[in-house]
Amino acid sequence: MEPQPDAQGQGQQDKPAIKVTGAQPPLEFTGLKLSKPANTSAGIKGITTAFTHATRYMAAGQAVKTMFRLNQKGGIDCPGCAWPDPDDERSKLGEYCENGIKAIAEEAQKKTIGRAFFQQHSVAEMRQWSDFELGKKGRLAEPMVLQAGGTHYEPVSWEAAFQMIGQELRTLDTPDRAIFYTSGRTSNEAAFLYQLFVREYGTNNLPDCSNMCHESSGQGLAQTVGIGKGSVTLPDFYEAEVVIVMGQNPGTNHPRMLSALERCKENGGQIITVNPLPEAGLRQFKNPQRPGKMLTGGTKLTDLFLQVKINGDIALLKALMLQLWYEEQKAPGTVFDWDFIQEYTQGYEAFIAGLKQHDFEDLVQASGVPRAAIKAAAEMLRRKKKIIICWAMGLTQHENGVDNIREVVNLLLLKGSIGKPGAGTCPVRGHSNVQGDRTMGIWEAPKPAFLDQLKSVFGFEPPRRHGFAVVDAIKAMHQEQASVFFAMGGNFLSASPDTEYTAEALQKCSLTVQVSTKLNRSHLIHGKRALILPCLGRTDIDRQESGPQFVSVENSMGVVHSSEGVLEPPSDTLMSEPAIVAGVARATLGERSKVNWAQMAGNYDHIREAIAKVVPGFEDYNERVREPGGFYLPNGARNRQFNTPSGKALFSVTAVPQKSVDEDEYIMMTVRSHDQFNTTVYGLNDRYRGIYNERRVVMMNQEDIAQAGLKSGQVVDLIGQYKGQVRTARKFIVVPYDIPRRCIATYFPEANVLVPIDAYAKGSKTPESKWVAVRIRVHE
Ligand SMILES: Nc1nc2c(c(=O)[nH]1)N[C@H]1C(S)=C(S)[C@@H](COP(=O)(O)OP(=O)(O)OC[C@H]3O[C@@H](n4cnc5c(=O)[nH]c(N)nc54)[C@H](O)[C@@H]3O)O[C@H]1N2
Ligand SMILES: Nc1nc2c(c(=O)[nH]1)N[C@H]1C(S)=C(S)[C@@H](COP(=O)(O)OP(=O)(O)OC[C@H]3O[C@@H](n4cnc5c(=O)[nH]c(N)nc54)[C@H](O)[C@@H]3O)O[C@H]1N2
Ligand SMILES: [Mo]
Repeated sequence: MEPQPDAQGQGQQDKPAIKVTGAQPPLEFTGLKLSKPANTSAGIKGITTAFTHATRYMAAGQAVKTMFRLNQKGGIDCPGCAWPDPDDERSKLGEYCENGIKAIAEEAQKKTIGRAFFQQHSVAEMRQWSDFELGKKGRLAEPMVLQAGGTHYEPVSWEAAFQMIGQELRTLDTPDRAIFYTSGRTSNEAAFLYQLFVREYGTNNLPDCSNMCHESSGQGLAQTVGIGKGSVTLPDFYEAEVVIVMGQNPGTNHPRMLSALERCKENGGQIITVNPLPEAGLRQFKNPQRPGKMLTGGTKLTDLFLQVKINGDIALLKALMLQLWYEEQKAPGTVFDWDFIQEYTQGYEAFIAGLKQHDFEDLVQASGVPRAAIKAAAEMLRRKKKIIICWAMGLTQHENGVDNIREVVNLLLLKGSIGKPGAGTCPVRGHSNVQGDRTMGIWEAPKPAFLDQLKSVFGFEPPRRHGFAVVDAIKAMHQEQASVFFAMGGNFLSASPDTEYTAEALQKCSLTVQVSTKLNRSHLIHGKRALILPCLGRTDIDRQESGPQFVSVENSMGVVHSSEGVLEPPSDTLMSEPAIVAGVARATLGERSKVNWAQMAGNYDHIREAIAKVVPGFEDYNERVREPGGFYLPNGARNRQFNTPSGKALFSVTAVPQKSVDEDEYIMMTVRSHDQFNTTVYGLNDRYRGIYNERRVVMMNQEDIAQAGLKSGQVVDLIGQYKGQVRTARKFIVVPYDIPRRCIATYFPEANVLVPIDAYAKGSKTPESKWVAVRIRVHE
């Protein structure tokens, strides 16, 4: 699959010019294989797959070393997902999962790429490679620059790179013409230092991956329960009577969550799953950390599967609550938690009045879930008082994403299921430190109190204007209102919506800078000049002036703990993220800075001291983070202290979404396969869904396939029409799948070209990656 080096390349006059396009280049098909979707997740197959994967890229000894240190107290925080580690006993085998090991193996690669690689491959050539192909090239080894008009990246010294950034930033007529993106792997220390630099420089343009992820959760929760984070802790799962998992595929994306669900079941809890797809991970689970259990066939997880239509969740939740209300009328005081509602909430009357306006049968229709199944779910909830609702991208990436979350909260409030053991809200975060980055101030809309603290601790005047979140940042670049784009990690081009539009936006910049561990397409669709700054990853030993450093992160449940790399870095030219920020800050701000950057980067204890002064909840940070397992951050909702204007938790009145598609259109959701971490594609298999060797597939209901005159295996193009604009994604293979009629699924990032830049959630601007109207045409 290696592209032919002579097939492309600028400056080859005899070849037709290749259109610069941001979209993932269609791979040559390598032979799709389908099997029945799996019934069971993890188990022996998970372990062997993970080991094979790890040893393919890492020396075997190193692989074993990292696995045993993974998610242990004082070990490495897995750079995979943000699921927390048990507070009590942790498996001696390491708290790892198949996909965590793939994440580690991807980072801890033996192969590196430096000047020889970039000399050999022009940017134009590499543009023809997908993120999958690029990721396999190895770890970035030295800073590289692409000069204006250049065809190849060339080596550059760290100091020259810093000066180039500093000069460019100083010449902008306003700091608001620069954009500073963050992906969620960045540690607390790096994130704090980064936002400190950006604010001293003078802007709040700090978009982050969270804008495309759980922003709807943050907004919905902050409005209703006064904190934009979840309220549950891991032990709550062991006590819960019912856990509802909505719009989430934990078997693939948060595999260690299955251990928590298993413990819930063992203690008598029940699980309801709400998803358009019957995801294997939620059916049956064989815990790889409990070999004895594995031999007996594992644990059945889901008790009741509600197969909603895409975006049928509000209708479903309303139907459920209406049914619960009927039951409450029949036996007053037995279904709703009146003590809680009266003491802690506001807006019940208006909420119930709104709910009663709906016709139960209409809601059933709109949800796509059979009536009997909804009644069964209501019956499971009727007498229960300890309910947890978990969710991820299936709820947040919708136009009504914020309302989805407010509706989830409504149900919990009716049942008094928040702020007590065994109950609460559980938005399951994506990146391993995405929650911590926000806590550290990576936010385009910072609270005045946070800025006041920065001012009083550091003595500079931070900017007060809100900055750009992701969608607005892309538009600002497109409209040439911003011209410098700096990314602390991530793959902005491929992760963002509307790939071609985003590509145009990035290409209008005068300078694009990527701080990265691995090569990706964001390095290849660039501004007039571009820099690649290679950094240490989570697994690497980080040596600074005062010796080896550890960093800290916050998991999905608000536990802050340390993480320390154990592997020799793949190249001795790499810098840590805090050191890079310090270098850029020094070169940009020079004498005018109030911050001692060298001191901060030389010993991260100094950064943590500063954090302790600025961010509430981090008092004695240096001491507490050194305790095994770390510490919990304060969380009002957890203690029924609702930090809303009235001090009460708020019921919300929401509308049932009225979105529809034309007769020949389908509703498309973009999802992750079992072999990827966002835009980092480990392989071409989606084992649990039984789809092998290809990612350019479109999962479709068998009856829809027949009705459209298509066939399994046929190659089609997907065409989106949005407000008169047409977007096309070429070459996808039709795969029959158990999915509701008129709903289809494709993989992110291949289908991102179809997500319109203007289609995003009201109130959070999270792109509508789970609801795109598309037509299907046979590929010619
Ligand atoms: N191995 C691995 N781990 C990861 C990641 C990864 O890519 N790979 N990514 C990380 C990140 S950043 C994140 S945010 C999380 C993402 O974790 P998830 O949110 O689990 O990821 P998605 O694949 O986007 O899955 C969304 C799920 O929602 C369902 N869904 C889609 N639309 C709807 C809807 O309208 N209603 C309902 N009820 N369900 C719907 C889909 O069928 C799918 O099961 O995982 C994190 N962990
Ligand atoms: N259509 C569609 N689009 C989506 C989504 C979807 O479900 N559907 N999901 C959205 C979501 S939830 C998210 S979170 C975003 C993800 O958006 P991003 O966070 O921007 O993307 P990633 O693919 O996670 O970034 C991978 C890159 O990060 C770099 N990297 C890895 N580790 C490190 C590190 O330790 N330090 C640094 N500096 N760099 C590192 C590597 O170079 C790698 O290529 O995508 C969003 N986009
Ligand atoms: Mo995410």
